[in-house]
Amino acid sequence: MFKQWCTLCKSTLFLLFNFAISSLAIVPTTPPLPILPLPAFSQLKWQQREIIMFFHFGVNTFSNSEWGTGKENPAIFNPVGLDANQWVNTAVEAGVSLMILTAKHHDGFCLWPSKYTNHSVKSSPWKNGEGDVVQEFVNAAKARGVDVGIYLSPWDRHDKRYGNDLQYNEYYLAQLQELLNHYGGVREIWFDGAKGTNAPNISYYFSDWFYMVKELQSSINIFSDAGPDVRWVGNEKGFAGSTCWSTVNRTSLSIGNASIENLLNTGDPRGTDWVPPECDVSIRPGWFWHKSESPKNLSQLLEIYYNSVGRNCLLLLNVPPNTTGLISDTDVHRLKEFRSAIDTIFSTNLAEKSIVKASSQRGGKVGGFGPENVLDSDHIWTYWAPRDVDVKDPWIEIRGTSEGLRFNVVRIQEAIGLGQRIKRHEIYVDGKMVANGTTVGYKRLHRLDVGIVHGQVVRIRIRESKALPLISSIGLHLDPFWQPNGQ
Ligand code: FUL
Repeated sequence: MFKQWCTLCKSTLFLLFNFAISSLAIVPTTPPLPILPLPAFSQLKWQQREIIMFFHFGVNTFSNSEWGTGKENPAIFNPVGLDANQWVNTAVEAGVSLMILTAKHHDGFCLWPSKYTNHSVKSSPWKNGEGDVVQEFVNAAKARGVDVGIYLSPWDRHDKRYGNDLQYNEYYLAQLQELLNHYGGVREIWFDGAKGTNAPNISYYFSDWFYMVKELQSSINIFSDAGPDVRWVGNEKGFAGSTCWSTVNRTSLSIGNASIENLLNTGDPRGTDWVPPECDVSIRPGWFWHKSESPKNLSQLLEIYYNSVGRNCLLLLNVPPNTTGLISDTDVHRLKEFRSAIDTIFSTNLAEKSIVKASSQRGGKVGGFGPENVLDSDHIWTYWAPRDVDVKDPWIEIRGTSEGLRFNVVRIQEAIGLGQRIKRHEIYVDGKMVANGTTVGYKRLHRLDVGIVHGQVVRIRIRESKALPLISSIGLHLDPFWQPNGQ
C-alpha cells in the first residue's frame, strides 16, 4: 500500500514539475516587422550572385564596330572555332552563376535561326547556316549548372518593320516567344534603352512585353532602365552611387531617359518599389571584341568591384568573344587574376575569432538576434537586431584577441530580406573614426583611405536608419592590392 502511495506521489510530482517547466518555458522571440518594399524571391536570388557575365557577340565582332548599321552582310559572320564551353568555363572560373548573351544587338542580326527574319545565323556561312549560337550557349551553360539570360535589343536597325508600331511590336513579341519558349529556363532578360538620335519614331509596347515575359518564364528578372525587377545603374562604368538604395518609385522612371541617370545611380529611400541596380561594364573599352583593344588591369577591375558589389549592386561584367568564337587568352588570364584577388581578400574574415558586442539585442541573450549572428555564414536570415527601444545610436563592435585586428577593408551587410534600412553609418577603430558612409544594403565595402589599421576594437555605429538596423554580416579583411598614398 505504502509502495503504491509512493508511486502515485512520484507521478504527481513529476506531472507538477513538467507543468511548472512548461509554463516557465521561454516564448521564442519573433523577428521584427519588415520595412516595405521587400525583394521578391527571384530578386533576392539575383542579389546573391554578386558577379554575372555579359557576352556581346554578333556581326559587330566581325565588322570591328560597336553599333552596327543593320546593313551588314550575314556572310561576315563565321566564328569557325566557336566553343561556348570555353565561355562557360571562363565564367565558372570567375565565380559567375549567370551569363547573358546578346541574342540580337542594335544591328538586328539574330544569333538564333529566328523564323521571322532571314537576317540571322541561318544566312551565314557558319556551320553552313545550320548553327544556333543561343542553343550552344544554353547547352554549355546547362552542362555546368550556370543560369542564362538573354539580351534582345529593342532598337533594330535592320528590320523594315522598325518605325511601324504595330508591326514591329508584333515582330519583337514573336521573337520573345521564340527565345523564352524554346531554350529552357531564362533567369534575366535585358531590355536595352539605347536608340540612335536619327532612328525612326516608335513606341515600344512595354506592358505587353513585360506580361509576356512573366507568362513564359516564372523565375525571370526583367532588366531595363526602369525595371520592373532590376534597374540600370545610370552609367556604363560599373560604378553605383556611394548612396545606393534598392528602392525607387517606378513611376519616376522611364526607358531611354538621360535625365534620370542620377536617380538610377542612387535610388530613393522613399521609393515604394524594390528595383535594385545592376552595374554593366565591359572588361575592354568596347562592348564588342576589337583586335586593337585589351582588357582592363587588375586594379581597375578591383575598383569596379568595390564600387558595384561593394555598393549594394550586382556587377555585370562583359567579356566579348573574338572572331574565332572564343574568349581571348588575355581576358581569360585577367579574369583568373581578378577572381583570385577577390578570394585572397575575402575568403578570410579577420573578425572570425573575435568577440562581438552590441548596444542591445532583441529578445535578450536567448532571443536569437544576438551580435554573434554577424559572423556566421548566412548573410540574409540570421542577423543582429537591437531592442526596439534602442533607436538612438545602436552600435555593434568587434573585439580582437590579444594580437589585435589588422585590416584595410570593412564589410557590412544588411538583412535585406526585411527591407533596406540604414541611412548613415560610421566605423571607429579604438575610438577613432576610419570610415563613414550612407547606405549599406546587401553589401557595403569600405576600402580604408588610411590604409591598413591595427587596433583592438572596431565599432560600427548606425547614426540614421529607416527603422531598427538589422545587420546580417560583418567582415574585416586585408586587401594586399590596396595601396593608398603610396603605402
Ligand atoms: C548599350 C548599347 O548601346 C551598347 O552597345 C551595349 O549593348 C550596352 C550594354 O548597352 O545601351
